[in-house]
Amino acid sequence: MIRPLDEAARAELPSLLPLWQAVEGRDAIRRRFRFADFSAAWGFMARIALLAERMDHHPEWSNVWNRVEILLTTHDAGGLSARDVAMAQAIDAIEPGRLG
Ligand code: H2B
Repeated sequence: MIRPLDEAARAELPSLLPLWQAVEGRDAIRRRFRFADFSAAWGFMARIALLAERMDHHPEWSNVWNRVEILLTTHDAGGLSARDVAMAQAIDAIEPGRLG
């Protein structure tokens, strides 16, 4: 059973994952993405799907045409865990977005 993040690890989240936001009412983080079109969004999702299988960690996500929303939490931990941080960092490496 994986443990939820402790207070010290949570304090690091804003600097570690500046493009991810806390989700109100859940122990989870979320990032929204916008692409040129559906094809680009789906290509991104295909890469995330392969990553999720490799890491055995699966997002809650949705897609509307060129938009993708990804929510990460660890069901086995009942909240945010180190697996979510690792997954978010791997996603950021695929789609860095604008930092700062
Ligand atoms: N994904 C997420 N987000 N949380 C989990 O607790 C989780 C998962 N557990 N993917 C994994 C699969 C587990 O169910 C399997 C059996 O390893």
